[in-house]
Amino acid sequence: QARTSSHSYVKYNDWDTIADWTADIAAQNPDLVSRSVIGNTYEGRPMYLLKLGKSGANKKAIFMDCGFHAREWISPAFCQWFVKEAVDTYGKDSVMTTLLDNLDFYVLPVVNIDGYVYTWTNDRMWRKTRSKNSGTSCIGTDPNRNFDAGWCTLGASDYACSSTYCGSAPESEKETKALADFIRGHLSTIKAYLTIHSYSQLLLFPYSYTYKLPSNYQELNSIAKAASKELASLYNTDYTYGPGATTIYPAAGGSDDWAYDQGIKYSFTFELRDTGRYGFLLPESQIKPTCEETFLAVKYIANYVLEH
Ligand code: ING
Ligand code: ZN
Repeated sequence: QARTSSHSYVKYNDWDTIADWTADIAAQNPDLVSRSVIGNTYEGRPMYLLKLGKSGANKKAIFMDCGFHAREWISPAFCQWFVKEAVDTYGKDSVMTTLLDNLDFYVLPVVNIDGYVYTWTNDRMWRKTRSKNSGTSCIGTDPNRNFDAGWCTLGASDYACSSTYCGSAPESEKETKALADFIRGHLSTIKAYLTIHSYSQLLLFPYSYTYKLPSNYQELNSIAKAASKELASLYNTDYTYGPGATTIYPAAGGSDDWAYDQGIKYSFTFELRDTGRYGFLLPESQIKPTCEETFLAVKYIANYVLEH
């Protein structure tokens, strides 16, 4: 596959460049990174998953995905940054060394690859997948309304032309099905689920499909508070945290609620920078600071999970 442009951690990379990068980072770090394919998208693109960590028996795992929504470009940029930073600080930073020695990170750099490609080629503000819907010319399903968590009951639309269309059924999308199948297949090891969106500077946890609080609400709230403090320690970026339904808006079918109800008790949605000045069009000059500060929060959560 021809390389269209060279990879950079401080630029937004197109899909072909990200796909090549997943192969390169695994080839360059064979003792720390391996690549697999968890499925194919609607348009047939392989969904690459990176596994980070030193090999070892009975390791806990953390699953993190980026690029649910096509236009949220800072999200895939963060997953790439996270992998780079983890690999580069292994053996140098004592916390990261302990993390990679004792747990595995599964990183899915782009979930909605077809949508991401479409934002590069046709419509920068596209959000949904690119699947065809029957009986209409409107395209796509909102992948974060497509999970089996109060599916389509609240804050989602059953109208295919809506940007929050929940799909014809839970996991109707090949991308959400592949993700859910992978997590269901690794439930005994996955202890935390992190999903990276933008924008609004929020750290959300369940629930979004109901106003009911999760059973470990106090614990999730204190983790979110501490992680937000870590994040702010670098550039003073202010994050709000809390259950999705009351902190952003009620919305059913989200992946964090679904993962939580599968028994993954540490489940968070990040909404990265900014608060609306640039919104989805976050300038490339903000990739580095955004990723650096977010890395601290993710590292904090990972370390908490390892120790609990
Ligand atoms: N926000 C999320 C969305 O899918 C969200 C908010 C989080 C909803 C968790 C449901 C569950 O609407 C963005 N920016 O996509
Ligand atoms: Zn989003």
